[in-house]
Amino acid sequence: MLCLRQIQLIAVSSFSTFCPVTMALWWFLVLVGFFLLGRGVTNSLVGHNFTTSCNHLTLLGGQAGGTEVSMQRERGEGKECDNFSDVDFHEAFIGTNLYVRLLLYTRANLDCGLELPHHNFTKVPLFHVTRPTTFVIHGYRPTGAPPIWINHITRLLAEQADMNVLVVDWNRGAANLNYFTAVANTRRTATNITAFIRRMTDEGACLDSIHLIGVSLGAHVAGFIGAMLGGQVGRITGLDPAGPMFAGVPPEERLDPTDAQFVDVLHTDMNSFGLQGANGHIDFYANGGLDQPGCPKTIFSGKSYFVCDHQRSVFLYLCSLNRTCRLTAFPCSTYTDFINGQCSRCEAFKPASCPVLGYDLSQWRDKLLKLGQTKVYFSTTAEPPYRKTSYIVDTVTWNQYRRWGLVILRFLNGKNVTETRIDHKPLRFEQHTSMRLLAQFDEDLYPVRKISFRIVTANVIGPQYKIRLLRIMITPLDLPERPPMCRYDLVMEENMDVTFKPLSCDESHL
Ligand SMILES: *[C@@H]1O[C@H](CO)[C@@H](O)[C@H](O)[C@H]1NC(C)=O
Ligand SMILES: *[C@@H]1O[C@H](CO)[C@@H](O)[C@H](O)[C@H]1NC(C)=O
Ligand SMILES: *[C@@H]1O[C@H](CO)[C@@H](O)[C@H](O)[C@H]1NC(C)=O
Ligand SMILES: *[C@@H]1O[C@H](CO)[C@@H](O)[C@H](O)[C@H]1NC(C)=O
Ligand SMILES: *[C@@H]1O[C@H](CO)[C@@H](O)[C@H](O)[C@H]1NC(C)=O
Ligand SMILES: *[C@@H]1O[C@H](CO)[C@@H](O)[C@H](O)[C@H]1NC(C)=O
Ligand SMILES: [Ca+2]
Ligand SMILES: [Ca+2]
Repeated sequence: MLCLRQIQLIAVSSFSTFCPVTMALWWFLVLVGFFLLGRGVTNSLVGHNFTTSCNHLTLLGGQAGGTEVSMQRERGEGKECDNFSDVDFHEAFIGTNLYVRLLLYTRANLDCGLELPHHNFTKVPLFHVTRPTTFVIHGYRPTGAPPIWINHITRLLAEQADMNVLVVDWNRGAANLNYFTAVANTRRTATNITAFIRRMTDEGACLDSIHLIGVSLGAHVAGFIGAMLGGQVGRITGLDPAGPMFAGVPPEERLDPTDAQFVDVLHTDMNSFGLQGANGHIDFYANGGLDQPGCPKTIFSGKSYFVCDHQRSVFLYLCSLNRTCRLTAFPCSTYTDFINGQCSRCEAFKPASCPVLGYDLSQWRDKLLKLGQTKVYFSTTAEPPYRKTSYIVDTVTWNQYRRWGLVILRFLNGKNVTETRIDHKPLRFEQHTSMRLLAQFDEDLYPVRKISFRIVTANVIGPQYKIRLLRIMITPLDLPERPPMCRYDLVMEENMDVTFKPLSCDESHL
């Protein structure tokens, strides 16, 4: 019975508990989708050009100093880069045996991976075990194609600090039409990498400075590695940890906060490929963590329907690594409370702001560890730099008879206008009404010369009722350098804009 009900739910891409029949059907749909669309799919998903290029070594002089020379000596002039395994579709169809490769990227070889041996790696001059090391662990690859984001993440990580970036290429284990095989291979991959990390520590590496970044199934691989190392790894970052086969399992069988000293997680697709709930010391929920703006909502939209929400976790993370997206997230118990303006407080983190998604969480880490598990929410736009500009809007209105409506808020500066509709739930206006709203704009218009405010009700043809706006105060949410804007005592009519110049809130209007 349970299974039948869930099958119906597939249409809205939601399952929460494991059910073999549902799972089988779901993966069948997914794989048929991939099969029909071919292997080029992922490259066109986001319109980025992620072409590998190994011809840039000579451009590295400025950043890498003399290492270029030693690298050429070590690898031999003209030797090719070690690329991520490209399993062809037929191999993925019949299945390949797990084979775990480690591809090293450093500031001296940003664009040209070097495959490390699992033993005797101390002989590789580019690999300094005493440097911080970040492992990047990919997830399920139904088509066998390399992830389009690999070269971007390696380069961006190497820019953060002088570290070893090790791409864990377990594609011959993740590329399989059968998702269950890939799931089974997560443990084996974790065992393999754990042995490698133990060898690293034998050679002087420190678990504190090891960071595992896992995408989807890779997040659980990271969790297993961390658990096998007694939770002593410095940090695990989980990018939309995989949900199917991991929903409702105990912490030992998935990523959880005990797996590392510090675990941070980003959720983008909890209603299909991602895992519901909280898995880290801090869990970031982008747009509530279920669906992402700009991603298709129905299967009829074709290819990106399957992976768009799930992959967005990687693109949000890349954007934050690139420092082009500053995405501040707010502690809250639900996304609904957040969009209702109930969660704008950051006092818990003083003197820091609320946490910002990305690599550098150092200013929040100690506080977050004290808090145990913290859930933080933020909204994004559909495209890079993803950031919305948010304001808390406090209003006090007065009107005689009960009116229900939504609010349209516009900021103006000369010919420039930005608008937001606050319409996720009907708002009630009756007599004295104090209201707190969250207004999130896709564009950041600043300075604001004029503000226009409208209450939209269902009453379009009858006589328009008046609503008095006794006070409006508009406070930027995460831009403390911008002063709040106020205005007092305006008479508005329902369904009509009232446009006004904002005043400073310091001016006395008592
Ligand atoms: C991607 O890069 C390749 C090689 O540099 C180039 O030929 C191609 O035109 C690029 N595609 C886009 C969409 O920029
Ligand atoms: C690695 O990828 C680059 C660019 O796609 C290609 O030129 C090179 O031949 C590849 N190397 C190997 C060993 O396949
Ligand atoms: C890890 O996997 C690689 C390739 O699959 C293998 O050469 C190596 O011996 C494995 N390590 C362990 C500890 O099993
Ligand atoms: C690693 O080096 C040791 C001694 O240096 C040697 O005995 C061993 O065979 C090497 N292992 C591999 C896999 O090359
Ligand atoms: C970083 O972001 C800028 C601007 O969006 C973009 O031009 C650049 O290609 C990005 N770099 C990487 C490595 O992603
Ligand atoms: C209007 O927007 C454009 C493009 O964002 C900007 O260049 C211009 O300075 C803005 N004008 C005003 C008056 O803010
Ligand atoms: Ca665990
Ligand atoms: Ca979704």
